[in-house]
Parts: sequence; structure tokens; C-alpha cells
Amino acid sequence: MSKRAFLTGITGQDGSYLAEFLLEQGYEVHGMIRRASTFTTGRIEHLYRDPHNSDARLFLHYGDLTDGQSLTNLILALEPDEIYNLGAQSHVRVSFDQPAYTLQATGAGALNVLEAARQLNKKKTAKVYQASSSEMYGDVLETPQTEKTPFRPQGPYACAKVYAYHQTVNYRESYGLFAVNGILFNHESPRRGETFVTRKITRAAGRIKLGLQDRLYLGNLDAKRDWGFAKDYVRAMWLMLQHHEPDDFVIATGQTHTVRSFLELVFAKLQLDPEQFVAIDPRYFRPAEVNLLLGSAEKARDVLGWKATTTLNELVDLMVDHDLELARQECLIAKSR
Ligand code: NAP
Ligand code: F7E
Repeated sequence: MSKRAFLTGITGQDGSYLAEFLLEQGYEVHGMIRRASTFTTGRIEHLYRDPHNSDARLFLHYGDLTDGQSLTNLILALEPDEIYNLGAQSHVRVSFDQPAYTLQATGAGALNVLEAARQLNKKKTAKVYQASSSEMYGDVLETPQTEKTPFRPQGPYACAKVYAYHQTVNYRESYGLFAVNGILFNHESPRRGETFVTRKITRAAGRIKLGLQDRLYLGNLDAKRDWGFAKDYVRAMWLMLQHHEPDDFVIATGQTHTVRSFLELVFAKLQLDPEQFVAIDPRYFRPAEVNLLLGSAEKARDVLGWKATTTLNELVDLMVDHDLELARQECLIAKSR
């Protein structure tokens, strides 16, 4: 019989790649989605099958991480083998505007998932993956950052993730739950949300190239990030739940680059000069900045056999090609009007 996975955040970047990966592995996949006034399932539409069709292996259910009761009901009814908690208010800048909501969704939401898994555990063992973040290292206390580096969070999002991290360890140690933290460094893709810096840059560059836009406003260009490819990273999530014992792992490329060098790489690929099109807007600065992230994924390599396989240059190619094509489609639509 095929294994059953339950995902929160299935409509997000990682949720879509993980659902795709799990379906390829033969899993039955259940995703929780939020009710919204517009469709939010664009990233998983290509995976969705008619639920009345007996071949269907992807099922969607309404719920919300802040609604612990409905989440518990769902998990108890579905009895999944694996639970991936990818749902979160995941935008760092937004978390400064909505700290309490971020705590509810990103911090307490994770507790709701763990508590539901603990209740299910009385009947059936479910393994839990918690989407922890390099953002927890904040004002970093050592470089590169490893599983042993202490956290020094720099904003509401990071504080909420640190809470969720510790609860995951707590449920593992107190109740024997198979619960793991994947401490993932930034990972990007053509499916990355358009308000995160990499995608904001590739999307704008494609539009500028085709004359659809003439300016790109950014914030701090000096911040350094360890950027990998989301598709590589969801495999690591799955590997953590296949390991014989629950443990926490850093997932990173081991390379770091400034936002400025990412910008220059993208613009150079399209023969554009950033000086001509890019301006700084202080609205994009954060009350506290995380200046440098650089991860060591040595433990994941040694224990799980995982390592990043996509270079930054290849990642930029994937994103630029995708967003140039998107801009071409915009041009065609504009012409046909
Ligand atoms: P994302 O694209 O922003 O997706 C977030 C997902 O969470 C969406 O499906 C969103 O649903 C859902 N969500 C938000 N609030 C929710 C709530 N209250 N209840 C239920 N679902 C809710 O994020 P991502 O990049 O895929 O990241 C996945 C997870 O990894 C997140 O927890 C993020 O914090 C964490 N993480 C990401 C990175 C990274 O570099 N990408 C690195 C480390 C950790 P809607 O579609 O309805 O908004
Ligand atoms: O910012 C700078 C900004 O928003 C990266 C989330 O997935 O990764 C992500 O968080 C850097 C920061 O990602 C703009 O100040 C400059 O230094 O793309 P970002 P993030 O904050 O690192 C971590 C690991 C997560 O867990 C999060 O969920 O870029 N920056 N100018 C800008 N950032 C944005 N968004 N927009 C700008 O215009």
C-alpha cells in the first residue's frame, strides 16, 4: 500500500515541489489549503487530478494553521504516515508589520501540528518534518552555521521559527515523536514568491528586457545569502523522514553571495545595466537585517547522502529563462487586446 503524506503549505514554493516529488515516489498526498477569494493553487494545478477519478493521488482540504481544532480533526481523520509542516507567514519584512499573526501562523501553527501528531501517535506513528530556517541564526555567532550554532534571531519571523524549532525538539524528547527540523538556507526557483528578492529581480529583469517595466526598486544590496534550488531541497526534507532516527539537519550550498552580485549576474545574462534601471527604496530596508548567512550541510552529506547539485549560475539561468518567457507572454496578451 502506498504511503500517505500530509502537507501544510502545499500551495507555496516548497509545497508544490515536495508534492510533485512525493507523487513521483508513489505517495498519496493530502494538502491543506486556505480559503481565499481567488485561486491559490496555481503552483500545483499541473498535479491535480479529478477527485472523482479513482487514479487521484492528490487531495486538498481546507484548513488553517491557526485553527488547531480543524487541523487536528484533519490529521486524525487522514492518519498520514508523514507530515510536512511547510505552512507559515514566511516573509521576513512582512513579519515586522504583522508580528502577532506571524507568531500565530509560524510559531503556534507548528505547535498545533505537533500536538495533532502526538494525539494521532496513540493510534499510529506519524513522522513530522518542521520547516525550520537559517533566519534563526540571525546576527550570526559563527560562520559557517551548523546544527550546533546558537540562534540569535533578528525579527518576528525568526523568533517564531525558533519557538517552532524548540517545540519540535521538545515533542521528540518528551513524547518520543519522530519529529525533525530541517534548517534550510534560502532556496529559490521559478516558483519563488515574487516579493522575495531573487524572484523580484528575475521577474523585473525579464520585464525590463521586453520594455514592460523601466525601474526596479530594491532595499539592502549588501546582505549575503546562501541560495540553493528549491527542488534539490525538498528531497532533503524527505530523506530526513526516511532516516532511522529523528535528527536536525542544515541544508545549504556552502556558498554565499550578496544581493548585489545576484542582481549583477541576472542583469548581465540579459545584457542589461543595473545602474540604468535599479534604484534603492528605503521601504525595503528592515528594522533589523540579517547580514550574512552561510551554511555547512556536512552532516546532511555524511548522514543522509544529500548535497546541493544546482549551482547559483544554473539557478539564475532557470529563473531568468522562466521569467523572460513570462514577460513574452505578457507582451502577447498586451498585443492581442
Ligand atoms: P511560501 O511560498 O511563502 O509558502 C507558504 C505556504 O504557507 C503557502 O502555501 C501559504 O498558503 C501557507 N500558509 C501561510 N499562512 C498559513 C496559515 N495561517 N495556515 C495554513 N497555511 C498557511 O514559502 P516557501 O518558500 O515554500 O517555504 C516553505 C516553508 O519553509 C515555510 O515555512 C518557510 O517559512 C520555510 N523556509 C523557507 C525557506 C526558503 O528559502 N524558501 C528557507 C527556510 C525555511 P497561501 O498560498 O494560501 O498563502
Ligand atoms: O531577502 C534583501 C533583504 O526576502 C533576502 C524567506 O524564504 O529566506 C527568506 O528570507 C535579502 C534580505 O529573503 C530587497 O533585506 C534587498 O537581506 O528574499 P528575501 P529572506 O529575508 O532571507 C529565509 C531563509 C526564510 O526562512 C524566509 O521564509 O535581500 N533585499 N532588497 C530585499 N528583500 C526583499 N524581499 N525585497 C527587496 O526589495
